[in-house]
Amino acid sequence: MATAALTIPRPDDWHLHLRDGAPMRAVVGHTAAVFGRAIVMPNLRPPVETVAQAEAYRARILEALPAGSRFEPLMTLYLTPRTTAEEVARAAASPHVHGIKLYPAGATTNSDAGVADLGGIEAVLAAMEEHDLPLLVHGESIEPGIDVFDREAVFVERQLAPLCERFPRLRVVLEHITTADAVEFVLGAPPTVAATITPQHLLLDRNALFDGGIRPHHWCLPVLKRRRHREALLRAVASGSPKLFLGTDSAPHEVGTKHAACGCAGIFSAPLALPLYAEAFEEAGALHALEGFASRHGPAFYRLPVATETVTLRREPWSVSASYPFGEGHVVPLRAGGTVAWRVESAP
Ligand code: OTD
Ligand code: ZN
Ligand code: ZN
Repeated sequence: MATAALTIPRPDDWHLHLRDGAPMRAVVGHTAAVFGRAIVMPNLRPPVETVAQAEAYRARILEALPAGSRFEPLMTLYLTPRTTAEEVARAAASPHVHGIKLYPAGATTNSDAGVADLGGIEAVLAAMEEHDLPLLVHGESIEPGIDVFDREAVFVERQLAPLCERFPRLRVVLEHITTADAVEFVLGAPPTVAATITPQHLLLDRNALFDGGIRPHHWCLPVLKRRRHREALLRAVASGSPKLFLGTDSAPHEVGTKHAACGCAGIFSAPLALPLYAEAFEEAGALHALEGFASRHGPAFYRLPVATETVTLRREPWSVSASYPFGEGHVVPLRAGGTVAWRVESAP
């Protein structure tokens, strides 16, 4: 008989975009209702480059939380060509900063301030290795002429593998992996290398971008891949590997900027992310592996305690809203207007 309920330690989201200002205040509660902690991405405009900026951003997030929430934002810095070894030392000394994010310049939304030449950040990477501060990586090649569907595999081979060899003690999270190539690399790498996986890359392949017409709410970076890559991701999470953990990459955009001639990349999944993962794990025949992925592997990698509170997932279909308020406008979630097979019930 199919499992009817599943109770796990309160999960964390190890890759989240909260934005800032009124949009942030509109979405943070969706994450805080389910997740205990989240690694908050620094790709604001302007980017979160310093510990001082991360502390100020953290304070704004805490202030926006619903009364009584114990949600903990785990902050990150945005690595730019200007980042110094001194800032790395300050970040490592801060109890609130948990990693530094590497965006190849131009690879994704708000990544223009990122790094074009990895050769230029050796001193910063050495300092991160020295201070044992994790490097979080958007792993897509920005070499001109590389097909958008190949950018992750090319980055892994040409940039990431050499980087991990050059800094063998540096802890690295390859964010939002989407390909069999990335799975193979991460699972074969030393324990210092881990990865996050989004719900959309577990549930959808690239056909979902063109299902009856162009689907802007399935457009994200890295772009959805072929079915065989999705199947490799499902097999990987079903294996229970401690190198893989939950990172929604929930990335809200105002609906008008998605329904546009050149629409923004990013999928908003925060209100339904945990149920979506339950669907994916069930499809993989691996509901038993959800607890490790959602609640245990991330804390072990980031050296934080596993939550003592629990949440319960109940097999009970519910209808997803067509949209949610977002600053002055609205944001359309993944599966808008559809149904999800699992519902989250928080412990009292
Ligand atoms: N991908 N959109 C965004 C970030 C991610 O690469 C990512 O982490 C965003 O809007 O910030 C997206 O498609
Ligand atoms: Zn990214
Ligand atoms: Zn992201």
